[in-house]
Amino acid sequence: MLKFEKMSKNYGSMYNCWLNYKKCTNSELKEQYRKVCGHIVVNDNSEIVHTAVEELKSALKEIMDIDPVITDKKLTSSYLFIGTADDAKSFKLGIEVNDNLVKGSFLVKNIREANYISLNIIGKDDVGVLYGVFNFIKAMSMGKELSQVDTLEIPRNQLRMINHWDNISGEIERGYAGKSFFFSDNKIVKDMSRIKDYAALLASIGINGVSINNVNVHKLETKFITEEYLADIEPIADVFRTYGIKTYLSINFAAPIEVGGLSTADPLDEGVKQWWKNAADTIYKYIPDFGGFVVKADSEFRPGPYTYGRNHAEGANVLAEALKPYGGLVIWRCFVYNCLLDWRDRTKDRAKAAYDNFITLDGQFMDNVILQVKNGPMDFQIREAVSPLFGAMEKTNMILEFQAAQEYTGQQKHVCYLLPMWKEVLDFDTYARGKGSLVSKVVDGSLFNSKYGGITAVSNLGDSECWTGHPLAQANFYGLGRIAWNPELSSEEIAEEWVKLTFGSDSEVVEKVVSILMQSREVYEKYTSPLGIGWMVYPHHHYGPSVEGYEYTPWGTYHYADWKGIGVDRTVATGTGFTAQYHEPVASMYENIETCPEELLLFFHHVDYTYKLKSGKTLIQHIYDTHFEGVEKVEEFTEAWKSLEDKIDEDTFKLVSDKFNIQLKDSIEWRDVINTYFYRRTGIKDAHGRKIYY
Ligand code: GCW
Repeated sequence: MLKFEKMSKNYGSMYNCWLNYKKCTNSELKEQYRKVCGHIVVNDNSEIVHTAVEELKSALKEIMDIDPVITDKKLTSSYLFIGTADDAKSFKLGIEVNDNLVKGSFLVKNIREANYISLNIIGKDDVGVLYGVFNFIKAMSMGKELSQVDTLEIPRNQLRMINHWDNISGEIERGYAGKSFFFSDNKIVKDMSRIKDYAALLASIGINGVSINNVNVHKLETKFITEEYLADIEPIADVFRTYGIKTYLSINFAAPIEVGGLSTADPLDEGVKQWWKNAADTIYKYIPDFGGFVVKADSEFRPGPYTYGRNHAEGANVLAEALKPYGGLVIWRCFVYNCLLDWRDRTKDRAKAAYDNFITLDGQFMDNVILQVKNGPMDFQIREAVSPLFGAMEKTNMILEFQAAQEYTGQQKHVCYLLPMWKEVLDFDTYARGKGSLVSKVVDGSLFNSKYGGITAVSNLGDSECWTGHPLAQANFYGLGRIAWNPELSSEEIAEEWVKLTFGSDSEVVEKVVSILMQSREVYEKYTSPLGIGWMVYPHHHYGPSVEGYEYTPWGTYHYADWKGIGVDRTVATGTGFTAQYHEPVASMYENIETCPEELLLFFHHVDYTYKLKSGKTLIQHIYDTHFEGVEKVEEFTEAWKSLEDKIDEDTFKLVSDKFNIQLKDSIEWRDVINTYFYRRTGIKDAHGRKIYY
C-alpha cells in the first residue's frame, strides 16, 4: 500500500483549513467518544478504506486524545465500525444499506445493544466509507454529541471536480494564491506531501476529480499525454487514487501535429483517430483509472475542429472514441466565442456565442462526452445572467463550471464568498421541461436523464500557506465541494460549517464571520460594476476599475455608456436577440424591461440614467448610492474583523486584516473612479452632495 507523508505540521493553522483539529475540552463529550471510538472494527482491505482508517485515527487522536485499537473482529463491547455495505453484510451487522444508492453514499448509524453501543459508518463502496469517515470527523470537530451524528448522505452530482489552470512553469493563469503545487520550474513536483494534504481536503468535501493543468495547454504541457511526462504524473494520480479522486488532463487539440508530427489534427482523419487511440493506450498504462480530458478548443486562439471545417461534436468524438474502451470522459468546454469582434457592430453579441456554437449539435456527442458550460454566457462576472445553454440541450451531458478563482471578483484580495451566486445559478429555472426545470437538475442528470453530469470550478488554490491567498477565500473552496455534493444546502449553512470547522464554534466569531461572508458578494458588486453590466476592469489582469478598459476592444465586452444611458440591449425587439435563447416565460421576463430583474437591468437593456428604478431612485442615483454604500460596508467588515482579534490566531488575524486594508483602499478607488466617470458623462449631481471627483 502506498504511503506518503503529509506536510501539514510545517505550516500555520490556516494550512489545515477545515481539517484544523482542535482539542476537545468538554470532558463529558470526550468520555462519550472514548467509550465507542476506542475500538475500531474494520476490514482494512482496500487502499481507500485504509486511507479512511488513517484519517480517522489522526482525528481521534488530535481532537479526543484517543488511540484506537484496530481489529477486524466484531466485538461485544462498544465499538466504531467502518466499512462498505458488503463488509456490513459479512460482519452480520444487521444494518440494511439500500442497494440502489449511488457511488460515494454513506450511512452513519448509532445502534444501542443491551450492553453496548456501536457506531457504524457504512459506505456504499470504499469511497463512501472515506466520505462517511470525514463526515463523522467534521461532526466530532463541531462538538456534536455522539448520538447526533447519524445521517444518510447521497451525493447529488456524479462529477464533483476542480480544474486547475496551472502551467508547468509553476505560474497559474488567474492564480491569486501563489504558485502551483503540482509544477515548478518546468517540472512536475516529486515531493507528494502537499498533494497528499490536498487530496485529504478534497475528499473531505467529496471532490472526486481534478484536472491538474491549465486549459490553455502550452508547448510542454501538450506532451503530458506522452511517456515523457506520464511517469511523473503517475505519482500524483496514485496519491489521488487513495482518496477516491480521479486525475484528468487538459489537452491540446493540435497535439497530433505538435507532438505527433502529423500534418493535420482533423478529427475525421484516420491517422489522427489512431494517434489519439495510441495516446489513450499509453496514458492508461500509467494511470489505469485516468479520468479523461478537459478541452478548450476553438476558443481564445486555441486550436480546434473549426480549422478543419469540422464541428465540435466531431472534435469531441474523436477523443471520446479513444477514451471509451477505458471508461474515460471528454469534458469539452463551451466557452467558444469570437474574440475579434468589431465594437462598432452592435448586432454582434458575445453572450449568444456558446449557445449558437453548440445548439445544433444536441444529440451528436458520444455518451462519454460532457459539455462544460460556464455559469454565465459572458465570463464569470460578479453578476450576469445564467447561461441559456443549460436549458437547451436535452440529449447532451453537461457539467456546470464555476470560477472559484476570483478573477473578476476581487482576486482573493477582496473577500467575496461566491456561494450565494452559485446557488442562484443552481436554483435558476430554465423551464426546459416546464416549471421546476432547475439548472441543478440539468447538471445532476435528473432532468434530461443524462448519463453524466456534475459541477466543477476553476481552482482558487496555490502554494500560499493558507492555499487560497486570502484565508476567507477557503470558504469558496469548501463551498464548492459541499454544493456539488448537495445543491440544496444553503450558502449560509455552508458558511457556518466552514467557520466552525476553521475557527471553532465561538458564537461571536461564527456570527461575525458568517455575516461578512454572506454580505460580501453583494458588497463587492455595490462598489464595482452596477446592475449586471460587468467588466469595467483593467484589461489583461482584470483587477481594479477601468470603466472603458474593455470598451473599444475586440473582446465583445461592452457597456455602451454614453452621456444619456448605459447597458446592452439584448432584446429581440430592438437588440441582439439574446433573450430568445431562453424558454418562456423566462425569455419574456428578460425581454420586458418592466419584468426584467433589476439586478440584471443593464445586462439586458440599454437604459437612460434618469430611468426610475423600483426603489424610486434614478439609475444614476442608484449608481452613486451603491458605490458609497459598498465602501461603508467594507469599513464595517474591517471593524467587525478587528473586534475578533482575541479570538483568532495571530497570523490569520493579521493576514485577514491586511487583506481588509487592501480591500478598503481599493474599494474607495472603485467608488471614486466609477462615480466620477458617470458624473462626467451625465453632469447629474449626487442628490446627497457627497464628494465626487471631477
Ligand atoms: O476568463 C477567461 C480568462 C482566461 C481563461 C479563459 C477560459 C484559461 O481571462 O485566462 O483562460 O477565461 O476560461 O478559458
